[in-house]
Amino acid sequence: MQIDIVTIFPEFFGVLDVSLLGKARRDQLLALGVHDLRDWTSDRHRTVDDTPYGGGAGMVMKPEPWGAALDALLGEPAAGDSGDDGEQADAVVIFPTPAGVPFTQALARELANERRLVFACGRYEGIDARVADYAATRARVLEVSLGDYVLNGGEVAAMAMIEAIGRLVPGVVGNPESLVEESHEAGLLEHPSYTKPQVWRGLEVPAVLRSGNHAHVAAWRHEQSLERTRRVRPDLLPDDQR
Ligand code: 6GU
Repeated sequence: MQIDIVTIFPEFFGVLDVSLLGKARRDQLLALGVHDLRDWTSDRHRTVDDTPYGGGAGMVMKPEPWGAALDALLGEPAAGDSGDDGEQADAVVIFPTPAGVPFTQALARELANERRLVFACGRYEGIDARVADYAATRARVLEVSLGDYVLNGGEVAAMAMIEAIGRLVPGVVGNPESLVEESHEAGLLEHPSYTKPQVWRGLEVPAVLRSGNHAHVAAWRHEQSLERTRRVRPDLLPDDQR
């Protein structure tokens, strides 16, 4: 999978060199391109923002550098191509924004099947709305939110999404079975896990996990998942299971 990121803070993404995704890059399962939006400005001050039409606080990111960045990454529209004939670059362009659709494990799974993702990380009060409209004439576009709170920009959100998506790309996680029994895969939160020692600071590992009875273990884990989900995330359950 190829992932491109456009940002005014390319140094944020240094952490993608380490851990699981760093190894995936070295193993060439993931190709990551981090691009500085200011490379597509044309004035001496490398300006990326301006005051909002209609007034209000904060600044809005200008469309021109974003247009140039998207053209460079998606390919220029062909001469005479109005862009409205449905001809699309082979990529999904993702705008991280608290005003987007919720990012979920299901969306992560879907995006892990794409060949190419482009993350457009906005700052300030957002990006001129025409940029997403323009991008939609060139590629599939998603405005996606991590949750109901506000971050200063899309960078940290993009990083979280890239980690969630990247680990679902085949080969990135060494043992694919570890992806099956985790929180949100079955629509439930994960059961608690234990390792040795059997007693630690007076706290004992539940006996059923040491019973060797796989059916009992599976039933106990399911019950724990259900109990935990009811307690902390009843919204995940169908009405008749709450
Ligand atoms: Cl995707 N972006 C920003 N700026 N804030 C957020 C978010 C995204 N998701 C939750 N808060």
